[in-house]
Amino acid sequence: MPAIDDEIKELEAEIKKTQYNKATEHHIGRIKAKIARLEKVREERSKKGAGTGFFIKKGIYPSIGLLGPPSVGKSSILNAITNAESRVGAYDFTTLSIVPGVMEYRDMKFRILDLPGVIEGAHEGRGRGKEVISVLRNVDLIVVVLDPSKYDPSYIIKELQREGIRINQKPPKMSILLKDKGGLNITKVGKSEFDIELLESISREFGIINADIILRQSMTPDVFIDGLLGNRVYIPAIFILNKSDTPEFQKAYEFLESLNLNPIPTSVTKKRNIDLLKEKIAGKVRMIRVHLIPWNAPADEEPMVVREGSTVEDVCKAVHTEFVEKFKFATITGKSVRFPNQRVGLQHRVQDGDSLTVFLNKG
Ligand SMILES: Nc1nc2c(ncn2[C@@H]2O[C@H](COP(=O)(O)OP(=O)(O)OP(=O)(O)O)[C@@H](O)[C@H]2O)c(=O)[nH]1
Ligand SMILES: [Mg+2]
Repeated sequence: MPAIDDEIKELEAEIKKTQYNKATEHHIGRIKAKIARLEKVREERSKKGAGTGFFIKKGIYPSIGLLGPPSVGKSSILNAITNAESRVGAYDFTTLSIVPGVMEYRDMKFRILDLPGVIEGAHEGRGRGKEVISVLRNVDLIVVVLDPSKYDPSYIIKELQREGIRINQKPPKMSILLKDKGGLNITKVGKSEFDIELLESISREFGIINADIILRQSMTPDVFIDGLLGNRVYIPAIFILNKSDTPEFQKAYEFLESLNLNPIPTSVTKKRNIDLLKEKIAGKVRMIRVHLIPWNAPADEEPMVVREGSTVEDVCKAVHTEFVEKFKFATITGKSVRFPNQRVGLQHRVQDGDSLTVFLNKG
C-alpha cells in the first residue's frame, strides 16, 4: 500500500514543519485526523491479507510481553524469572519468534512472552516489528526492556501508538450516538475543556456529520481521535533498565528517571533485583481468587488465582479440557451473581471470591 503510506508520510512531514501555535492548531488537528483515518484504512486492508502474524490467546494466567530493542537482555530476563530457556546471544535478533515461560510469584502464575527485538521503523515492516507489536494488543502488561546502550524508549512508544496501543493511559471518557439527521452536537459534562470547533472539524474528517457526542473529560485532539475510532487498547506498562552492572548505567538511569518512567534497574548477570522485578510485575496485574467446589466432594482448600476478566470457560479449560467439552452448566455463589448457586454459562465472567461448581454432561 505505498500510496497510503506516502500520504501519511507527507501529512506527518507537514505537521513537523508547521509551528504549533493558536493559529495553526486547527490545521494540525485536522491533519492528525486525516492521518488517523488513513491508518484505519491501511489497517483494514492489511487485515484482509493477514494470517501470517503471531497470535496469542487470553487464558487464566495474565500474559506479559517483554518488548525492547535487540540485545538488551529480554531473553536473559525471561530465563531468570521463569522456567523457560530462551536462546541468549551476544548478537542482535537472537530471538526470532515468541518464546513463552511461566513465572510463579507467591500463589500466582504469569505467562511471560519473550519477543524478538524491535528496531525503529517497525511499522514500516522492518524486522518483524509490526507483527511483534500487534501481539501486544492482547497482553495484560507490557514490560519495556532497555539497556545502557539503548535506553531511549521514544521510538518504541511511538511504534506502540501506531498499533493503537496506549500505555499507562485510561480510555477517554466520552460517548457517541450516531444519528440520521440533526447535525453535530458536542456537549460536555463537568469541567472538561476543549476547543469545540476543532473537535467538530475532526469529527467531519471521519465522516461524522450527525451525532450527539458527550465529553466527560478535557480533550486534546489526539485523545478525541482515539475516542472516535474506539479501537484503541489501554495497557499498563513498566520499564526495566537492564545491565546495571555496566559502567554506562548511571547516565541512562538518570535519563529515564527524568522522564518519570521509574525504571527498575536489573542485572541478570549479577542476579540483581530479579525478585523485585517479579514483585513489580505481579503488582501491576489484577488477579482474582476463585474457589472450585466439586459437586460431590469437599472443596479444594486452595483457591485458583486467575486473571481479572476470566470467564467460566477460562477456568474450566485450566482444570481439564473435558470440562469445556462436556460442560452442561455451572453454579456460582459470590459477587458475580445476584443470588447463591445461580446458574451460569461458559461466557460468564467470574469475580474475586466466587465459589464455582461445574456440572458436566454424562458420557
Ligand atoms: N553485562 C550484562 N550483560 C547482559 C545482561 N543481561 C544480558 N546480557 C547479555 O546481553 C546479550 C544479549 O542478551 P539476550 O538475552 O539474548 O538479549 P535479547 O534482548 O533477548 O536479544 P534479541 O533476542 O536479539 O532481541 C547477551 O550476550 C547476554 O549475555 C546483564 O544484566 N548484564
Ligand atoms: Mg532474545
